[in-house]
Amino acid sequence: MISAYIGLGSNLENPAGHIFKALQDIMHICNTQLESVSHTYRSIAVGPGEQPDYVNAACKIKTSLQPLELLDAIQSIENNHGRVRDIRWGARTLDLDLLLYGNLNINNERLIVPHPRANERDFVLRPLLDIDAGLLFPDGTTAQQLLDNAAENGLQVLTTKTALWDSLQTGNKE
Ligand code: ROI
Repeated sequence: MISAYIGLGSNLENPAGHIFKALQDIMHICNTQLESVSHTYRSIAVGPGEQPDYVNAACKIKTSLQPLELLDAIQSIENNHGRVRDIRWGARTLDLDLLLYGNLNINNERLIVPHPRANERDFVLRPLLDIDAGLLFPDGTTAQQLLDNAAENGLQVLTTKTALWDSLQTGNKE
């Protein structure tokens, strides 16, 4: 089993609900276990134009799926949440990014891992650090060093990781 990290983001139609449901969906990916979750955060949208605030989080899984099999699984979860891919960097019901897959560097036409902009986004790095305060990227940089250099997007904790984990175990949000 390989450890992998997935970033979650939503800024449309009850974002916190989409994030919670997406984590439940990730728990049901075959040959995969949910290991831990971050706090959930509200963050100011990065990107062109005016957009609602996002809810962001991350999770750690253990999986025996190959990277592209895992990508297929998370893209089908996005599609089930009504994700429409139209405008680049536009508002979205659910965005799931494969951030890290073991210690691998992957670069093919479908997938780049580590996620190419993970290293500059606090709404990705803070959640990763909630899960593993000593997390290293494949090039040996610590996630903490990257966060220290990242722009700030007004992150506010919405739900703590303990409360979120407990809700996922019982299946009841809040
Ligand atoms: N901005 C924030 N704050 N959080 C996101 O998850 C996010 N995702 C995106 C873009 C549109 C770049 N902006 C974001 O894809």
